[in-house]
Amino acid sequence: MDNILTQIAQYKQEASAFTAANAEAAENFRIKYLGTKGILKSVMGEMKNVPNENKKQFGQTVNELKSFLERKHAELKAAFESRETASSGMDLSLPGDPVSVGTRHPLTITRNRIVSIFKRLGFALAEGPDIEDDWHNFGAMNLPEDHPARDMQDTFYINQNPSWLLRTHTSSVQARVMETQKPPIRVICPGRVYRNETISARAHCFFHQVEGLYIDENVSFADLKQTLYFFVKEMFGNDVKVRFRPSYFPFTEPSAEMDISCRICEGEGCNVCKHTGWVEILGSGMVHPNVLENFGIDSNKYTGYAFGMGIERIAQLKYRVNDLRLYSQNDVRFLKQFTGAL
Ligand code: 2U9
Repeated sequence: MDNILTQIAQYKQEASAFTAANAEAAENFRIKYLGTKGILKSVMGEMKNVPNENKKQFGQTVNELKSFLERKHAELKAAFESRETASSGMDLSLPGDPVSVGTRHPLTITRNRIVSIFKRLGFALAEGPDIEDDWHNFGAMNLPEDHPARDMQDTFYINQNPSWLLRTHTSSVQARVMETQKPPIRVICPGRVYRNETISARAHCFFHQVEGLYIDENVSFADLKQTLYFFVKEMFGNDVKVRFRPSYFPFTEPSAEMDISCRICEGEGCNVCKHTGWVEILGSGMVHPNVLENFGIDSNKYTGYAFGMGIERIAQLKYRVNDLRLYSQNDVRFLKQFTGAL
C-alpha cells in the first residue's frame, strides 16, 4: 500500500512540473495521464491489490489525483489557447469581414413582380413540365399540323422520343389546367420556354414567359383590356401610355398586341423602340372557341381571354438590359447590380 501511495505522489509531482508549448503537448499530457491506457487508469487498476481496510483511503487518494490531473490539463489547454489568440493579434472587438450574399436574378425579380400583380387580381399560380408532348404544346392550342412553329428548325424535339419536345410557350401549362379544372379558371403561368434560335443580343434558344388565362361566363375583350391596363400601370407607373394593335395567333380570336410608350427614351426615339416611341410588350386575345372545345368547355356558354409576355422584354425595359445573353452568362458584374432589389 505504501509503495503505491509513494508512486502516486511521484506522478503528481511529475505532472505538476509538466509544461506545454503548444496544443499538441497539452494533448500528449491528456493521453499520458488521463487517456484510456494512461497512468490514472493503471493506478485505478491497483484497487484490487489494496487490502480491504485501506480501500477507502486509497480511493480518496486516487480521486484527488484524478481531480488534480484534470485541472492541470484544463490549465495547459487554456494557457495555450489564450496564447494563440494573443499572438495572432486578433482584435475581437472589430466588425467581421463582410459576407457577400447572393442577389436575386433580374428575371426572378421581374417574374415575381408580374406574378404578384396578377395574384392581387385573383389569378392563381400554375406551373407545368418543360418537356411536353405535341398535343399540349401545339395540337390543343389550335396549331395546324403544318404550322411552321412545329418545324424542327423552330422547335427542339427529344432525340430518344420525337413525340416529346421542349415547350415553345407556357400555353401548355394552361392546357393542363383546362384538362383538370372546370371554369371559372383564372391562372397565371410563368416558366422557361425553348426555341431553336441562333443566340444573339436579340434572340436566345431559351427565354421566359408569363402567360395568363381567364375563362368564365361573360368574359369580354373589355375585361382583357382593363386587366392589362392595370398590369402595365402597376409595372411601369401611372404615366405609361398604352396602345393595342390587331394581330393574329392561332389560339386567340380576335387577337391584339399591346405596346407601351418607350420607358428608355420616354418617346423621344431610341434603339430599343426603333425610333417609334413605342415598344411591344405582350400578345393577347379572346381564347379561340376550338381551344375551349378541345377541353370540353362549351364555347357558347363560356368565353375567355389569354395573354403572354416575355419576362426578358419586361426586365429589359425596367432595367435597361441591352443584350439578352447577359441574363444567362452568370457574370457577377451584371448580377450584382441587382443587390437590394426585391
Ligand atoms: C390558352 C389559350 C390561349 C396565350 C397568348 C400570346 C398571345 C403572345 C407572345 C408574347 C411574347 C409570346 O413571349 S412571346 O414571344 N405571346 O403573343 N400568348 S395570347 O394564349 C393562350 C394561352 C393558353 C389555353
